[in-house]
Amino acid sequence: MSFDKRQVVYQIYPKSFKDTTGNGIGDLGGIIAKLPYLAELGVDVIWLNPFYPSPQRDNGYDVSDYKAVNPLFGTMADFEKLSQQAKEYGIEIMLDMVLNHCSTDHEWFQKALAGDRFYQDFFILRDEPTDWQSKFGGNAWTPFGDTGKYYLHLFDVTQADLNWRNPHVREELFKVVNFWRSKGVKGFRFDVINLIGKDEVLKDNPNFDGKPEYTDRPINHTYLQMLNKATFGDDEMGITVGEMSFTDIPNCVQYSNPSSHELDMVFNFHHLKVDYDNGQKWTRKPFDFIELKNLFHTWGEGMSQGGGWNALFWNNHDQPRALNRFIDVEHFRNEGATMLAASIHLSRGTPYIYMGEEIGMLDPDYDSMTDYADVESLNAYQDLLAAGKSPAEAFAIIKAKSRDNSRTPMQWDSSPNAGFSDTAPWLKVGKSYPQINVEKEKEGKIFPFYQKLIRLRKAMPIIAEGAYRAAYQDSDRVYAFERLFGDDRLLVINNFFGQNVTLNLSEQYRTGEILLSNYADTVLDEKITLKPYQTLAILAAQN
Ligand code: TEU
Repeated sequence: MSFDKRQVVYQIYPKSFKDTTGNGIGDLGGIIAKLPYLAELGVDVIWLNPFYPSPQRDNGYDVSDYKAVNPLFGTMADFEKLSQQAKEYGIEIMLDMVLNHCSTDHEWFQKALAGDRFYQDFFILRDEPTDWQSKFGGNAWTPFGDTGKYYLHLFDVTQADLNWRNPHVREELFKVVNFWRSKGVKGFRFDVINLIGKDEVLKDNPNFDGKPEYTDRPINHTYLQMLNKATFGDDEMGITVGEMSFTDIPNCVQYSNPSSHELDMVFNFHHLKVDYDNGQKWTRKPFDFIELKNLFHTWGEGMSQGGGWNALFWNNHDQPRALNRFIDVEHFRNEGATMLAASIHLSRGTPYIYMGEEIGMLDPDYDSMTDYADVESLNAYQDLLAAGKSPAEAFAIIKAKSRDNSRTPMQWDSSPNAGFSDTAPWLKVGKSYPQINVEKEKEGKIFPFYQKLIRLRKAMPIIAEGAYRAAYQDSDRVYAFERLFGDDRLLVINNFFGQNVTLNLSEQYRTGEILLSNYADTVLDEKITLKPYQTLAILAAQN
């Protein structure tokens, strides 16, 4: 069954959305309480980051029980209530499935450690480690108890990679997906799902920390086909997305082309590395617009031509806020936020909104390392110091790059703790909350613009389904594309800079109609001038 391309997904980081129990941690009850808000925004699906039992070493991506609710967030009864009530608002739930690895607290790992051979084969154990680097720093292998063997952990040392080559592992993981399907769940976001297919023989590779040896292996596609068949494959109204780390277009076409029977769509991260110096995350560099634009074009056209489907996003729980990365927020927050929104919501693929994006939330502007909680940031800070950076330099990098930038509590109003909680939240609220919050922004420019984009996608097949074609490719100021559907043409131009830019407009669009802009009064003529961070969408005149 094909998913509905008119849908828009909203991502909720449950820990930081809304606390109703007064423990400083967001909860399922908080999501239930905010369903009317989500319905008002107009989203169709909510993706919830993991809320399963977990020691929270990686904020829930270290799952110790896949089929239960962590008491921090509520109970299974709360989840069932949420699932049911969401449907009453026309909202489906998408759950985060972390099937590449589990917590070392999981009973599978504990039994394996205690000597149970059956469970030892659930993990990737070797006599000799390879030279692969963990994505959270250090070597990716750690001694497995006193067995003399090593276990693989591509992420934290407490996140042990699961052995998908073992049919018992696959069977257990498929049961997890089916367990949540039986609770009415229609959507699934699969964490780092292009890393599950490891080869039998694992090889050293000094390039890219070893990534090519375990990423997008051919067997990965086979496992996804098995997953599809054993679980969601025949679901009506289902929607699945795979998080693809370090991937490429041919693989993503295959993951998401309906004829492969793998997934509905894919996330990739290339566009969010254009401010990495030399490909390294823990650096600072202004973003490279040309690289960004070229990536969007190559992926947009490549996926369009190959019949694949992208999940489109600027923000998630692993990224600093896009507004702080790509926009002069001091002068143009409203214009920048609406332009970024249009640049993906009018493009080909399924748009994802990360909580707070719809009100233009910013990075928190913390003052000290003690404000940070994320394991990746804490490790990176130590690594930067060890590499010779001064504490001030290291802090400046963490401040710009930390995943905690997006994990701060949702800013609901200007009351203490931003209306998120009655007590001090688990992670400090961003400094901007008195000015930037839901209460204020509903009357502002950004929230209504998102509502409009969501409505347009529902109303216009050219937005939901049209093909993608690059436009104004020579410009070093605008990212522009056309959408093509039957005889219809839609041109979307986005000025990525805080200065005016003048462009020639073809006859077809000169006589067309402005569908959307974040500025009033643009006149369509032979030459058009776009204002700072302007977005302009023009429907071509019909001959
Ligand atoms: O992230 C996958 C991933 O590759 C991350 O390394 C991501 O690129 C990085 O966080 C950016 O700095 C997923 C989840 O989204 C993340 O929250 C988890 O920590 C990770 O998997 C492990 O489960």
